Amino acid sequence: MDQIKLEENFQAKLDRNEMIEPKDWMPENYRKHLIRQISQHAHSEIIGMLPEGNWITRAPSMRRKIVLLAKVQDEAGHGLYLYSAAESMGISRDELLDQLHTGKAKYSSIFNYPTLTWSDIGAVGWLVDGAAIMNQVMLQRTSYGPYARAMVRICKEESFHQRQGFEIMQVLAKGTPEQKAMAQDSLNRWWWPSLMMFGPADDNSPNSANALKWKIKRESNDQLRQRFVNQTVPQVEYLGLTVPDKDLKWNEEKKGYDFGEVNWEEFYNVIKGNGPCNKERLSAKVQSHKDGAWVREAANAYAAKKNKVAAA
Ligand code: FAQ
Repeated sequence: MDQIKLEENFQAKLDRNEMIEPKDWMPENYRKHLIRQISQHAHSEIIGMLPEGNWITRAPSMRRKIVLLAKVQDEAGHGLYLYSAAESMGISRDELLDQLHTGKAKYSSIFNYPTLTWSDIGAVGWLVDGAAIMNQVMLQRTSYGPYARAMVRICKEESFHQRQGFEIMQVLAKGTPEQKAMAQDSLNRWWWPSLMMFGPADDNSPNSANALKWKIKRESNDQLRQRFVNQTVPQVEYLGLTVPDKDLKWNEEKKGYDFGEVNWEEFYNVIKGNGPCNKERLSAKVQSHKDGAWVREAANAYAAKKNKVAAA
């Protein structure tokens, strides 16, 4: 079959909402696009463990520590499913990690902000996992089978994470005036970076046209950002806190909130590597990879020995 016919069949399959599986024919640009997105997503899950891991030893009670530890382990699991999904497109785990460690591959901007107080752990669970779910619910129907199936399980776990973050915020917001102020301070610092997680505005999003055509994305960055604001503002009100946006206003006509302009200069600065914690995050990741070399060597030696025995 010639290239044009193959591409037509591929698009027709997508238009019938059928999934693409690893052994199916796919255009090279579709493969590249997905390796980029899935690996960026996997890297985000892994780097995302750092700001929260920072609080495991300082969680205020045994119960909080157990829950946080479990959450951080869940994020590691998400990273691993996603690396496996990316590998099914013909790239090795070593290549993917190398791209992260050398700064070639991105990870979510949000993880370049510091977790300064315990309530930041509440805000991360509530807002960051909340924004992640808003985006990932749509990805359960993304066109590449292994990615879509990974997202189903990830979404279930992220929903629990979001609830635990909200519960931390609830306790603090209904606590002493100092605790409430701490919760408000976290909301003030995490609100805007959470809105940035959805990516640039639609008219500035170079990857969106292909993503929508290929049904990788089912909704645009701005649509998801708007839905997140609509869903989260009532939660802020329920907590008795204030959204740090003077332009936030209910718009009866669109049945949604109007909100202020995201600071795009800050966003681009962070994704270029100049956010508050970019260097710290990357060097912690590179160091932990180096520290884990002996584990990889031992696992490879064990696998080689097992294969030799099996072959004998
Ligand atoms: N941060 O053309 P678009 C989580 C880049 S998981 C950094 O709009 P696209 C769980 C983008 O890569 C959070 N870079 O791109 C958790 C592109 O650059 P490139 C991660 C960003 O792909 C919770 C350029 O800007 N979730 O949080 C960001 O169509 C708590 C132009 O952008 C996912 O990765 C950003 N925020 O849309 C873990 C979901 N936004 O690659 C631990 C899957 C954009 O051309 C604790 N990904 N860029 O050099 C997606 O849905 C999409 O990739 C978007 C970006 C929506 C992130």
